[in-house]
Amino acid sequence: MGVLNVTPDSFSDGGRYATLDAALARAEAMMSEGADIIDVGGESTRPGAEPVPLAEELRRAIPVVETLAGRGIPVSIDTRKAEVARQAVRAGARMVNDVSALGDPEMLPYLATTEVSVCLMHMKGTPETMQLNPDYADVVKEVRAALLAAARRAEGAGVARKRIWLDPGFGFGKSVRHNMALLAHLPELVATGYPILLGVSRKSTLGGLLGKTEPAPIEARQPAALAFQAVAQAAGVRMIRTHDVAETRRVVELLARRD
Ligand code: HH2
Repeated sequence: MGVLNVTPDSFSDGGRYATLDAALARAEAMMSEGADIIDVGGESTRPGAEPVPLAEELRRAIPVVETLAGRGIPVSIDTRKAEVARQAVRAGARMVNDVSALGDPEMLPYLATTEVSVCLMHMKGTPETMQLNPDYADVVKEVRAALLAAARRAEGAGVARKRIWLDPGFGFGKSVRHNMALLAHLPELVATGYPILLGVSRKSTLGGLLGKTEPAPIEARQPAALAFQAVAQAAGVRMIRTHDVAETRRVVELLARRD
């Protein structure tokens, strides 16, 4: 899954794909590097980010979804808002990637009327405050239970099980220790039977682990992302959300070789 943030403030690619032409060129480049789907996001959910008003998120995301889908590019919409999901699916999106796992009360009733895939991601708190002091008794158990509860809610409302993906939400209300525990225990999430999606690309936990006195800069984090990807793939994770599609695809293929 290639990341395409059409925001001014995303933590690693904010402001780079603000025009339709730039967004389309980036999506086409990621497809040629081996992406299976492009995740279009009009709201940054980085730690400390403030919510984006509906009209602004629609203005940023929908024309891009429409343009990509019109070119036959598979699109996922990264949104917490049911109305954005609705308009994106109408414009051709095939997946709704909801980092709030059905936080908008309108989201589930809407999704039940569609046939698209749904990614339910775990987040503790909201982007504004989630990294202030994340705390769990047992992060692996809590994340697994919350995701299963969200999946069952979705199924209860009529979303077919085969449409549901789960994501532990690396970095969303989690310390480095929490993220590492989730990475080590991915097989427990895979054992739920739902396909698992993981996004580690460029995230600050990688910077913290790689840095000596201060966090490693974004452009130095890729080796750690690829290492974590290999762990995730070995555990059975089915989709990797990444800004660096060519390298990610290379690791996918490397680990699939049997000769
Ligand atoms: N991470 C981000 C955004 N959406 N969706 C899923 N399913 N999993 C993730 O790990 C995930 C996600 C954050 O990364 P990015 O989109 O690069 O940054 P920003 O939120 O600043 O736009």
